[in-house]
Amino acid sequence: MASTQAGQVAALIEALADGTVEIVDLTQPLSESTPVIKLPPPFANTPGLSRTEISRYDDRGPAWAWYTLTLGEHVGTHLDAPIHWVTGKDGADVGSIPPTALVGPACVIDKTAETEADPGYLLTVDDLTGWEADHGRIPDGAWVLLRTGWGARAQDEAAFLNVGEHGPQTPGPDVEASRWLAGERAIAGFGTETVGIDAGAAGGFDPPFPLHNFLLGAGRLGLTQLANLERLPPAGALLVVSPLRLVGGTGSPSRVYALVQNPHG
Ligand code: 23J
Ligand code: MN
Repeated sequence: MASTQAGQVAALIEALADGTVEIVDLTQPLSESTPVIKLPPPFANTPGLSRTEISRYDDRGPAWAWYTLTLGEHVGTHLDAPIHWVTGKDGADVGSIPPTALVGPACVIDKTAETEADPGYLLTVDDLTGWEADHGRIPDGAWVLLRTGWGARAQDEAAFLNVGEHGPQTPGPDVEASRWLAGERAIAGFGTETVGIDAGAAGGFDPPFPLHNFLLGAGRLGLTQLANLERLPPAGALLVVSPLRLVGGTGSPSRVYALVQNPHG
């Protein structure tokens, strides 16, 4: 068999080897201290990550270490499947999502300055159509990623959840932008740096949690707690999302990568 082959995958392998294409890890580290969403009473909450030892090079297993994990499906950098929300209950579970939806172009909308000025910044339809005026129509199968700088807070639960006297203040789409994302473009999903795809104040919107409601109801996906979005161009990166293939699962912690053309290569 020939050691090299012409073709697109061969070209990508070569570009990765010579550094003209880079892999950016968009995943936050997952540990016992990873922040989790805290819903108000009377709603039930998710556990974060905890681990117990099965063995650690000891009597229980002299040459090996391993752990049992306890964690919610919606902890850390994770995917929301359509069946996570009641509007998507007849849609896909996380194990049924086709891989074609998990690999696609990334459209990165930078609202870092707006979020610095207002941590509860609400993304609008004008923001989305403004991005399209600069970078072209959001392609079918794309992932729309909201870049806010919020990932810098991801190791500090109080700063990350940012709960004040008026409840959580974190950025996310307003009601009309949520409707637009679900209905006006054939996106694969929407990703964000915050704890959930909806804005912190979205529990009080009409409908509550409009992006969960419309997006998951339309069979699209959510992606949260992303890292390193500042390393992506506004357009041109390829997103790769790798959730566990949990049968019947409503979501899954996920490793998320972007392939990016090296600006210096
Ligand atoms: C349940 C209820 C509301 C929200 C969430 C879960 C999430 O953030 C999630 O991880 O889907 S906002
Ligand atoms: Mn979730």
